[in-house]
Amino acid sequence: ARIGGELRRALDEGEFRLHYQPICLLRTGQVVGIESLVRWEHPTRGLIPPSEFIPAAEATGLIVPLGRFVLREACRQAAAWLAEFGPESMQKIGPNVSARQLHDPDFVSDVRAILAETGLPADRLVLELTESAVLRGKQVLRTLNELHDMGVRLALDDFGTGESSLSLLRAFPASIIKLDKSFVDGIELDEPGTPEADARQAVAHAVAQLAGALGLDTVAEGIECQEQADRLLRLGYTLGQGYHLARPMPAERMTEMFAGQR
Ligand code: G
Ligand code: G
Ligand code: MN
Ligand code: NA
Repeated sequence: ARIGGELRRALDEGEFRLHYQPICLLRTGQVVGIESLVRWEHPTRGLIPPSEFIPAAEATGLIVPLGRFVLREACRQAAAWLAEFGPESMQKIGPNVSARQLHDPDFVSDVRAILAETGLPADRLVLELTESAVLRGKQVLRTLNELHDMGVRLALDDFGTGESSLSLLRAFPASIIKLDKSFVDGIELDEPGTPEADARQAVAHAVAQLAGALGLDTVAEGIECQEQADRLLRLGYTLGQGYHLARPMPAERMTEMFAGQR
């Protein structure tokens, strides 16, 4: 209850900020998309990471207004970058969305209103959803289909860590699979006879093949060195995200990066 009140106050006071992490072509490093990641700039405690407040926001229901702020801010910022740096500067903006938001009956109309208000074309928006967020029920599937019909793209985040990835792919109107970092960690290592290393490469390769067969794009997450990027390229990935490519950064730094690319 305490943190719920704090979160409400923080939202009213405008203490939440978005940071942005590029999604890049593995071959050239060119930025083609961006994931937004929320932070809390607390007046006394400093920058608080989402792991410390998203669970409480979900438990209290404050994730619904907080998520609305995140969506609006991500769309507003993406529209501003597109206006300043042109349609080639970035193809997509990807805010994270919690299960609780998908269950909110106003979610689709909120997304529609935010796109209209910010002027961001629907096909520039990718909602990042985890498998566990999507798994629950017919109503969520209807919501996702409505978004898909509006032209909004859906990405399955942390892919491979959920319980039923394959059955999910059959029903879910996804456009993008984000291979979870746990399959990227150590993927560059060649240790003959080490089942973990072999398994990671096999899973990453199989996910790329599966995505290709289903007509989905892929993004490999959590890339921390060039050897991982090289290995993922060979395994069938063209897009990646991770500290080796670029860390999450405030909007001003992202703007400087676009200005430098021009
Ligand atoms: O960098 P990182 O600490 O930003 O993010 C940690 C976790 O918080 C990730 O699982 C990420 O998906 C989640 N997260 C980050 N931003 C948001 C957001 O705006 N909304 C929701 N629901 N989750 C977020
Ligand atoms: O759950 P989701 O995939 O949205 O979470 C992304 C999280 O991963 C964020 O907390 C982000 O800061 C973090 N992240 C992004 N790239 C890297 C990376 O290369 N290494 C590590 N350890 N974390 C990363
Ligand atoms: Mn994400
Ligand atoms: Na992710």
